Amino acid sequence: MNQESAKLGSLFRSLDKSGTGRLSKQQLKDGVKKMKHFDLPDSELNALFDRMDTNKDNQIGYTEFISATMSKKVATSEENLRSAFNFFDKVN
Ligand SMILES: [Ca+2]
Repeated sequence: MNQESAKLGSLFRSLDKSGTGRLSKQQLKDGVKKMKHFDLPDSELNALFDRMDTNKDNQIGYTEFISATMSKKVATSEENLRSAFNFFDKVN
């Protein structure tokens, strides 16, 4: 595991308040909303969630989270979210 995915792993655990190893849409939204100076509308978050949820079980598993955030084919909003995650990681 490289340093970046280790950081993403700790971010994932901080978003996963219930410790289930999966993020619900609400947990993702709550996490993003805590990021100051970062504002993504609900419609963007819903679209992002759907793209991350590759097996369509309405939860983002750890591997889905990592592969979505590490993907080279990330859309603009995902790049933004990733920067926000980096920011969030620093303040935590
Ligand atoms: Ca899923």
